[in-house]
Amino acid sequence: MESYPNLRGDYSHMAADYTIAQDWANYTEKEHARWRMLYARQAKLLKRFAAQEFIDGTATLDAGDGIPDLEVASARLSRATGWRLVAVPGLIPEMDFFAHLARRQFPVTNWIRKADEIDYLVEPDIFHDFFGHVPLLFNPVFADYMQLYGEKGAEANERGTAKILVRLYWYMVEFGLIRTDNGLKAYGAGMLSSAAETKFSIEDKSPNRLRFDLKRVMRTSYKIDDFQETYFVLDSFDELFEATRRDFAPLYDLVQRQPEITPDRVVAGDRVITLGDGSWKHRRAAAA
Ligand code: HBI
Ligand code: FE
Repeated sequence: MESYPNLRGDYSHMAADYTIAQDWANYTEKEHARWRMLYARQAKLLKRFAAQEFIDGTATLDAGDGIPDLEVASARLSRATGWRLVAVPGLIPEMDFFAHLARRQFPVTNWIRKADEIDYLVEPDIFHDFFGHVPLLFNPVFADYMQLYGEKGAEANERGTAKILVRLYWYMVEFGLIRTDNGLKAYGAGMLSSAAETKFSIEDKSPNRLRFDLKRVMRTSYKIDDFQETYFVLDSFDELFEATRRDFAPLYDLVQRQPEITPDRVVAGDRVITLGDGSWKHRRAAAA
C-alpha cells in the first residue's frame, strides 16, 4: 500500500479491494450528535450557495438525523443511478479508488472527525465523503461522469499520468463551480463539506474563477491544505461529461510537454469570469 502519511483508519481487516463492514451499530451517540451539528451547519448554506442538483440529492438522502447507514443510502442511490456505497477505513490507493468508481461504487470512509477537527481535517471522513460526494451521484449525468472518470484510471496508471488525471478530480469533483441562471453555484464535495470554503468559493474576492477547460485543468497544480486560489466553472455537467469522453492520450502528451501552471496564476487563453486579488494568503498570514 502506498504510504499515506500517518493513516488514522483501521486498515487491519479489510477485503482485497480495501472495503470493510461499516458496523453502523458501533457509532456512539456523541458521534451521531457531531454528524447532526455538521449537517445542520452545512444544510443552512445550500440554498444560497449550492447547485440545485446537489440540493436535490441531499433532500433525497435525508441524512440529517445521524450518521447514515450506508446500506440504506445505497439502496436509495442504486434505484436512482445504479451507484452503490462501500465503506473503507479512509484514503485508499489511487488505483483501487479509480477501480471502485469504474464499478459505480463510491468508497465512503467509516469514521467521523473528532470534536476538535470540526472545521478542518486532512483526510476525508464520513461527513466529507457522504455529505460532500453522495448527493451528486443521484444526478444521472454526474453519475455517468464519475464512472467514466474512474475508467480512465487504468490508462493513466499505465502511462504514468495519474497525477494529471487526479488534478481533474481535484478541481472538478472536489472544488467545482457551475454557472446557473442564479449566478455561480458550488457543487464540489471539498467546498460543500466545509462551511468556510463554501462561502469563500462563491463570495470571496481572493480566488480566480475561470471557465472550465480540460487541458488547462490538467496543467494546473494544487495545494491540499488551504482554500483554492483558482476555481474552474462549468456551464453544465454535460460539458464535463463530454470533455471526459475524449481520448486523454494526446492530452497527456501535450500536458507533459508544457510547464505546470501554479494555482495562483492566470495565463493567456484563460476565459476569466472573476479575476482574484489573491488577498486570502495575506489575510491568513495577518490572522496567524
Ligand atoms: N481514497 N477513500 C478515498 N477517498 C478518496 O477520495 C480518495 C482516495 N484515494 C485517492 C484519492 N481520493 C485521490 O487521489 C483522487 O483524486 C483519485
Ligand atoms: Fe473527496
